[in-house]
Amino acid sequence: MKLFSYKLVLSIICVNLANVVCLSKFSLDSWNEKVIWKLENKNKTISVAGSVPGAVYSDLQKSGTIGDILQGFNDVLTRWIAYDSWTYTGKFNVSAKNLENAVAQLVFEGVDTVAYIELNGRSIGSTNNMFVRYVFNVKQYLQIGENELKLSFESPVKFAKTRSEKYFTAPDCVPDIYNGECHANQIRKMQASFSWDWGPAFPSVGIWRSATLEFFNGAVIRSLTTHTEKRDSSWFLITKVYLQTGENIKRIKGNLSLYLSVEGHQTFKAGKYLDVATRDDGTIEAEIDMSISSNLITEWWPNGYGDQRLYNLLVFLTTTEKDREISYKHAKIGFRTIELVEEDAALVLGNNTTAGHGLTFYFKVNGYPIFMKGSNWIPSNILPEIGENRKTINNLLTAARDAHMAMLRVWGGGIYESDYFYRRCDELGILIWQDFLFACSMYPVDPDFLETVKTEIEQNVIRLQHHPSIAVWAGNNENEVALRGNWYNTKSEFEKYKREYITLYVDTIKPIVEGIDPGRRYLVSSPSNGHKSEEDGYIAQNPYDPNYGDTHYYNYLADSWDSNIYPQTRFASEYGFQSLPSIKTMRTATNRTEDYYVESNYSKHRQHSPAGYSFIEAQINRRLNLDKNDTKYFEKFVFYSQISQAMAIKTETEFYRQSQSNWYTMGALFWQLNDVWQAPSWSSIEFGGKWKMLHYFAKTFFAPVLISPRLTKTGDVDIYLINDRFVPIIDAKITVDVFNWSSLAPIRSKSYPADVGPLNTRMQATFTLWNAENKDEFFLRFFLQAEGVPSSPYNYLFPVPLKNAKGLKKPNISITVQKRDDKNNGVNKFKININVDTVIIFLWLEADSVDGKFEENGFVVTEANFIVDFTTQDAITAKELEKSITYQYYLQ
Ligand code: BMA
Repeated sequence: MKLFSYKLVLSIICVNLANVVCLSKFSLDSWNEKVIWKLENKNKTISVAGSVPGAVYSDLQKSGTIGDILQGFNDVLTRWIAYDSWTYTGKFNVSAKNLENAVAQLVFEGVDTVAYIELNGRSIGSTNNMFVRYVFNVKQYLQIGENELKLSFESPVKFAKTRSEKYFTAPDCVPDIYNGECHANQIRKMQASFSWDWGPAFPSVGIWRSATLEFFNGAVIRSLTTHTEKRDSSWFLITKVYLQTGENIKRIKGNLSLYLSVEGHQTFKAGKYLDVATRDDGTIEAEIDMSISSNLITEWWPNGYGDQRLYNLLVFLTTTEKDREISYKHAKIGFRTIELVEEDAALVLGNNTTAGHGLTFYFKVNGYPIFMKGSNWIPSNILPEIGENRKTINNLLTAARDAHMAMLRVWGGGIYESDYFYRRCDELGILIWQDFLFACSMYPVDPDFLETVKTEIEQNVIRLQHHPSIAVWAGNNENEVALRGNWYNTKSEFEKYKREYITLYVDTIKPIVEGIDPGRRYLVSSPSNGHKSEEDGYIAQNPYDPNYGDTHYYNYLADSWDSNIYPQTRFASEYGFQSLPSIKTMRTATNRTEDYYVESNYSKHRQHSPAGYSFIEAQINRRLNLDKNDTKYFEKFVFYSQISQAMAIKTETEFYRQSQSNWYTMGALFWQLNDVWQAPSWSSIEFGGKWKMLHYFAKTFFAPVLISPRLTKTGDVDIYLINDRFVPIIDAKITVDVFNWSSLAPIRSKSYPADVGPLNTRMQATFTLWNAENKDEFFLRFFLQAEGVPSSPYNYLFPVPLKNAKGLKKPNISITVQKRDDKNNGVNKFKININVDTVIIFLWLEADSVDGKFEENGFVVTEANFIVDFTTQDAITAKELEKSITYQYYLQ
């Protein structure tokens, strides 16, 4: 039996087999027409239709009570919403048959955040953590016929403030420039919903994930975890099943059976009879083990290293009480080993070098050391209920895949993402560095807070554990370094804060994570020195120590296109530069022409990073020539900010990839992949999905095989060959072509023999800039020819800042478009032919009226004719596309 259509199979079993009933579930989500939800404010002056999943800002938007929250200054103009108290009331019917069941449980997968819950006028409990699943036993509160469920939400801003009066912990508030709210650390809610340096504050309330009523006599399977271990020629699989029944039942009896599909259409089956006592809350776990010959399993690999083979795992619980009820859970699991290797660096690098001091920090997947290429993920929407949108998640994750990323870090100020998110990561081969949700703050440790954190960690580790994509857990974002660096004026109470830090991340969170998931490393913080931080009592003297663990590095003052400014690291888990979103994306936030100035109130309002624009401007001015009096100054500022960001991250990323050879750097995750609104930020993809130049560049600078030049301090060019493949590159040839700025033919070429081992980087040769005086007259292009390497992109090096380049000419460009025949999945493909008469730097194509994507962009053009593909789902003709194409490029 093929298990992929498991839902269909189950519904057939549930409907047709005598004496078998599937657990009866009644969805309280708004798609179910039998439930009516209403949303009201405190004094009932607002009463509109409510949604589940949903929340207050999206419901008020839907009802027309407020406009688009991301327009203009609407973030602050709608802030009153976060200060009011809101009520969601749902009405639905329950039948006599439903109530014949011994247990009725009301399950909320996510309530944001502080709510008091009543059913038919009687209190059934409360919530205080949006990351927790709440289960209430409600049989005694339900009635035949109409029922009313009411969730009264407290203002999260007021709640956080009140708690901070009792349990204050630093910081006092976010910087004024964030237009944010204070004390997010007091409430277990998406920390960025109180504002961030890339995002607005929308401190929402609502039932942000699904709600269900479940009726049963036996028990339900809530979750499962899977532990896979390779032993000789077998894979050993331990499946732990998390069961729950009503508090009044005390025992679970029934058959637990497990089906695992493996290679060759085979299905493994295992099972056991259960008769177990539950805890007071009705929960208990059961385990089923099996061993599978490894020739029936294909290993799961990260993107770029192999396939992402996944196998269906289906677990049934058939209770023997009454009707032989069935509860089931399905997961797709992968088999792979992963290890974070922290061993004496001298063993790998020799102890004569600075690099040989300290510990390595790299991931081994299926036994192979893999350099982690990727980025950092922030929530895909500032409203968490919309952040579950599959199309947006899928677009972002496939964009990461297309740029050769193998790892994303789900950053600690966001959310534990949806099941869909992690499933797509499994399918696309994107490993996840999962932070726990504590970021840029000290946190309270009073008993209530710790209690809810325990439940949160336990539930989320159990929910996510079976995903092969999860690579590592980290306790928080930047809280170790914030305490050590006195970011929030905590110095005078350092010992107290240190004790609290240890209470939360070491004494509370660590044992829970390691207990549920012994197979993965728990890092206490990011960045940290890994084992060394632990040895040093968890707050290292220098959490940025380049010889240990991971680092975050930001420097907006030095020349970001110069490799020599970047410090070495074992693993760069954050680094970035800001740019502005395109005019197209900005238009979705404002149409007022007066907003399109760097100094406009609108522009200031959207920039949350202190001195953000002046850093962008300073970076642009170091390398490019932008005239303040240019009539198109703002458009050019936007465009140049994207060039500057793309080149900076290219330089820094290649520096890290090069450093695999001499410094054993093993990861480069730039900050940040995505955006939550139309504003300047560090993202490579704009809000709405448009790729910045950086994301196009990432496709190249993360290429599996890359020649990468480094202009050294002495002015020479070291040429590296980077090889992310399992096979070596031998007998290859690197060609360096020297171009002057106005000729499409190289004025000189030089070749070097090249070779490099598998999964490795090696410096190949040094090119001497032969005539130091006229360095401003030329640039270099690098090209690899190697058997078995079908594509390795060109790379370029500009010896002087482009503003000093001599000879760049205004080009003549002609563009024609033809339709490609191969149409699949409703996607139209076009071939764009580009003809030019001179060198062009950063040719940037746009087709703003069409919703589509160029295959490549931001070209350094050294060929007279070239082709780029364009894909769109819009039904347009080649001529229409041709007309809509506009372009920009850099010219002094
Ligand atoms: C780091 C991140 C984020 C922040 C980014 C840019 O601190 O962890 O908190 O948005 O840098 O400042």
